[in-house]
Amino acid sequence: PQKIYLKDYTPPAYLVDSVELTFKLAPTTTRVLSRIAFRPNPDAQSRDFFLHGEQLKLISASIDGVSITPEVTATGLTHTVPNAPFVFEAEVEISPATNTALEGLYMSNGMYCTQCEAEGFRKITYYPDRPDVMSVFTVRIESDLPVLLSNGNPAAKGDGWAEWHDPWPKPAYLFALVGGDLVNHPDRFTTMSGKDVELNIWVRPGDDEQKCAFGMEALKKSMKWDEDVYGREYDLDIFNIVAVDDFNMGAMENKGLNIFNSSAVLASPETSTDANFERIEAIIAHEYFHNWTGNRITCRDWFQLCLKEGLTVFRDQQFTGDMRSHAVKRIDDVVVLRAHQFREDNGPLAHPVRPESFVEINNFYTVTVYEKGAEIIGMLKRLVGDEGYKNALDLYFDRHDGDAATIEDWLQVFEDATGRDLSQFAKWYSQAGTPRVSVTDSYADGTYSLTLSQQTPATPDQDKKTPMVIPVAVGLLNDNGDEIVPTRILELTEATQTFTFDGLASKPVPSILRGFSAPVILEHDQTNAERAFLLAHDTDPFNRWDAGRTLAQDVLLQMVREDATPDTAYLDGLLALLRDDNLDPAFRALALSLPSQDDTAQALVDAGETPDPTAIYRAHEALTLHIAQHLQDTLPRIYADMTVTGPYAPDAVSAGKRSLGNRMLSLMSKLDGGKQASQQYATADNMTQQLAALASLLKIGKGADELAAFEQRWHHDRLVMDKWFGLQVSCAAPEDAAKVAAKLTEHSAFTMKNPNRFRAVFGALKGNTAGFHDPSGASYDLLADWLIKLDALNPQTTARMSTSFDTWKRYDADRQTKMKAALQRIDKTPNLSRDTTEMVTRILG
Ligand code: HT7
Ligand code: ZN
Repeated sequence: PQKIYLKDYTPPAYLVDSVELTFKLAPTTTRVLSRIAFRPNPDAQSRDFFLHGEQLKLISASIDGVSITPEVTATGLTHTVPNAPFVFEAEVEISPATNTALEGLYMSNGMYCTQCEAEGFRKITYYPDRPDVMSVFTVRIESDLPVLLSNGNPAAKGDGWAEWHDPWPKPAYLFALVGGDLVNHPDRFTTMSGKDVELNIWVRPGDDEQKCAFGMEALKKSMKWDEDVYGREYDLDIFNIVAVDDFNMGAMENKGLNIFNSSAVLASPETSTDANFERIEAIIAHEYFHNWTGNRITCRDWFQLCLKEGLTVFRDQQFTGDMRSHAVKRIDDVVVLRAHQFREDNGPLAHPVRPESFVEINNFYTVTVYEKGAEIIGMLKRLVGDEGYKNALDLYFDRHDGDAATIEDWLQVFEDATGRDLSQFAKWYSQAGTPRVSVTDSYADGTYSLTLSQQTPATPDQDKKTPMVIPVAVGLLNDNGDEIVPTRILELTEATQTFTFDGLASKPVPSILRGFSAPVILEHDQTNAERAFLLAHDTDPFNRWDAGRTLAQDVLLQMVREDATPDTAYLDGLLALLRDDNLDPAFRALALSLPSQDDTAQALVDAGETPDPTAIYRAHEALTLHIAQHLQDTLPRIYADMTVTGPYAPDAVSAGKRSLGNRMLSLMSKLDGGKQASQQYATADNMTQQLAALASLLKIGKGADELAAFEQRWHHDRLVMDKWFGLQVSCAAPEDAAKVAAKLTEHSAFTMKNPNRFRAVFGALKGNTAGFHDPSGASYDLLADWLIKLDALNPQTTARMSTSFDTWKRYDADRQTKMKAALQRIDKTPNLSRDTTEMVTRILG
């Protein structure tokens, strides 16, 4: 397959002044008529006319009204064109009903919908499908379906047709169309300049329209927040959101017509957990924020993807922090970053935040581009300060509105707004891998010296790394736990640097990398007593939590290595923290969670050892039991204290209480045989409480009756049934996980055509670390079997799910052989998609 390189970028040969599209919708014979006004690009290096197009049946084409017979290949068409502005017209036929890849125009439960990012528009019609070609779209949809939507503002409608006009030039990847028998949840928003905007969330009639109320509130909060914090106002008369069941990702920010995976928008207390509510709020915000960071200012090419995604993730993280708790949000984000991005950075799929080449761009919608991309924005803000950040963002919007921009443009704005030289900082975009920052310190004559060293390990295609600019936030405490030096940002720019703090009466206890000020691995040899001290006293909530996590990881490593009993400093620390009623329950719940088994495996790899997932599982189970026993007397009291009275509300305070209460429940179940959990299951009036009780039961090998009752009650609700599928796999004992997953694939409600259902089972299998790596290799074989089947239908989701194998080189020879065999079997499948071929090839290395 052909690799595309960032260095080969050339401007488009032709620009598009306007596009008119007519859709005559029919399940297997949709006709798309296009009328595209082209003009030669004065900045182009060539005059070759090429339009992307895939899986299209060309019916007719013309230039300036004269019929032509273009040269058509599997990827597009070419023809000679005038050396002056001209109009290209074409009619093509496509088949949405048989489009199982869910890219381009497809059907989901009788509804027509589109997904064009990154390169789906070329499956709709012939077009220069690249983000630096921006144009004004007018769309006419002809169909008997009652609701016909596209981007921009409604222009006109009649019986069996509707027309839309989007005044804002956009690239083709932001095009969208929806047609269906839909019902809406309407609302309105008045913008900061007094403009009235119509808001709608559209769902299928079977989906309770009340399940849109929470999403609608989230949308209005997002609109207000973007005005208040970034000064960004909405720019159309209408904003539509449509919920779709079959969707490859979470949601899509099409201009004025966001399309959402129904799991990312529909919510009710009975069917959604607190985590679901929080995720929905964040995704609605994320897609809305793209209206400025992504749509008004888009990317020049797909190598610049982090320009819109990193910044928009950063903005949605800020939003969630403002709506809920900054401390808890930061911890949540770092848990995700470490679990997924560090894993990616450490394995065969490592790539820079701005990659230099790709075969299939869909494979680069990664945690590195998104989450590490967001961390880079956070570091920039830390380095230039809040004022500098605000000035830079104002300049960015002023200077680049309407542009398809690059990372260079982005950094230039910061340089111009703040006067700072960012040439070294720019390496964060080009250098892959997670830097390791090691720490040594000394104290003499009132001066405390902190020596920081940085080193980034080799990654595929990048052997040698050079020092980066790393903002390290540091505070100092005295022996009483008082903060004697408040947080200060140390800028680590050399391989090794020493920073001094004068006028100190005694050697302080350092609190380093506060707030997780940079996406690095901190190597700091501290004693367990020092960590327990920080767990008890650090004023920085992130580092307080992280001290507990490091302690837990250390305890786990000892338990894996030598079957040790846990350090009481850790257990006592947890008990003190749990009993501290001044602490936010959500924070306490996080502090009581152990690092994931996958994290422990990586920690062993970092220590030069080969992880045994079964031993890690046992250590986790044993430590959980020790914690339950150590906290035994306090668990019921806190469980009772965390009772939330009154009708369910998904706010952060109530959710935090339920989170801590359910942590108690899970620990109590280890001791009471599930008595309390059964009771909670029986009396729960919301999904958070119901699901947590069921999980507690399944984890101790009980809950068969509840599981059956759950299915009986919820079999009609797709999103709830996804939970039912997933929970059984994630809670299965390691030796049973593959069997449980295999059995579920035989269930009448299992379908691989629905990505949510496929992910429910196989995402959970990957997440059950010991189950996935069971020595029998049964999970590897099962996943490979299903990925091979899925690839023929949906390459994008298959390729994404193949990353479950990306840690194969970590493990013992036997597991390696089995995983490699599974990967090779996928690789050898006849007609394997380009998406999956690229991933499997990279994973095999
Ligand atoms: N910008 C979108 C990324 C995306 C996507 C979404 C749904 C289906 C397929 C997709 N391919 C790429 C989503 C976002 O980051 O907001
Ligand atoms: Zn995004």
